[in-house]
Amino acid sequence: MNRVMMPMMALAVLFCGVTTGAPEALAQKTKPNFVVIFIDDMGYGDIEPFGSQQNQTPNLTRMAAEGRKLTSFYVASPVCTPSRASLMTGSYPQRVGLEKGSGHIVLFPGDPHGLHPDEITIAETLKKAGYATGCFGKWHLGDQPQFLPTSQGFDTFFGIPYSNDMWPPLRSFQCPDLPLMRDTKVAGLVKDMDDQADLCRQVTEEAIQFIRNNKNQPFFVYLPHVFVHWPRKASPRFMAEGKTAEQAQVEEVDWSVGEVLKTLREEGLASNTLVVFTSDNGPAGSLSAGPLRGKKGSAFEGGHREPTVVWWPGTIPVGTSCDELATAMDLYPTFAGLAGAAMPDDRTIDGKDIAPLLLGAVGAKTPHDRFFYQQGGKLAAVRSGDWKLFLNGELYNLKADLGEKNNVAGANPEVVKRLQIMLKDFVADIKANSRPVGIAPNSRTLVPRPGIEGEEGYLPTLSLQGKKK
Ligand SMILES: [Ca+2]
Repeated sequence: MNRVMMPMMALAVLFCGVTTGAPEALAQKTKPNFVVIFIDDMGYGDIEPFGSQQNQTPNLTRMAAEGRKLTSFYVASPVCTPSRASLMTGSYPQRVGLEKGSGHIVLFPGDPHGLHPDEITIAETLKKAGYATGCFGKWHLGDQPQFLPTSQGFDTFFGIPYSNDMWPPLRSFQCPDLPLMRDTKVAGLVKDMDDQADLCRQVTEEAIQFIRNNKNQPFFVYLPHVFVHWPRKASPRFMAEGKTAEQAQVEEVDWSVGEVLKTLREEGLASNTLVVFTSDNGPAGSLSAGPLRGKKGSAFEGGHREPTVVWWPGTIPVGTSCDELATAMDLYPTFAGLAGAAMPDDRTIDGKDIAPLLLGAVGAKTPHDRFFYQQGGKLAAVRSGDWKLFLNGELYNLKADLGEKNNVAGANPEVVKRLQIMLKDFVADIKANSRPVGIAPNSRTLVPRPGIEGEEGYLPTLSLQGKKK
């Protein structure tokens, strides 16, 4: 054997270790998989790694021990629809016209509004880079055909199109039955609380099957759980005596996390998969914001700051924590960077690449010199460094006063002035540079209201407000 042959044989051996034996497959293999587990309405203090003494979350405790906690990770809105719009587009909700729904703070069944089909979502960008993409859980970015996940970059969708409380028992609205969808079709109805209780198990199993089916190519799994949004009931084995529905749901979500990580280990994918666990907004009901002030809907920290854990064995330093400011909008450019995918360059993306923060680069600092909070679908506050200024003039130092108890505006007029300019700049920026919401003419609900015959049964829920049932 001559000297030229030796390296060639070594190369051949290398490529044989890859599924198809082709060099392209080797290149694909190096693209990391991404899994985003996005809980609904879970608070900063609801899981053990973030101090919960009430809920048992051993899988999240292990995930944090094997990964990294992000303790200043924010969503761009304290309610469902705008928060999800930001995750999908890497942009503030106002930027994409989804700071609220057409006639309510979030989208309703048959809503004419939705995420504009011209938006290039994180799923579309990853799909174009060769990723298999799946969405399992609650969408809430529009239920008309052009707004559904399969029209926004996902190869497949299994779950509900909007919140699980938007069903006939919600007495203040005339909602249709709650559809359970597979891709664009209604696959079943969530008829009662036992059906609700089964949703965590179902979406988890669908996500796991998708991972197994796509283990030989890069994949992006978006797992926006229906839990722990009201109305709450968990599977029977989690609804043990003495536990509240909130506790049982948090613990079932923890089970779901454990199942996903176990699957990644079993399939030999753990060292090539980045998993992010977080929530879409602050706590509702008796769920907990821990040390933070405010809850779901609020511009205080409790509404926006989420219990976030990232996990990528062998790449993310184990058992570490990062308090640098990061946001859900950053996941899009960060994933694109790690996947070698190009970001859209014809529009403003507010998110930044936070790979150095996620991967624990020594001395890495936040790329954001400002972050904007929302309340009631409107700009409400800005954070810059440790300072946070509300539109009403209240100023807090988050380093000294995480619970936002002491308004120190009077003692810091220069800081107030500097942050006021940031708030004004944001308003001007959005006014000059925002993109339209998607609008569907003649929108209708996916299934009819119970007992209503003909087209009248499909009228958009919000068009019936104030009308007699
Ligand atoms: Ca929510």
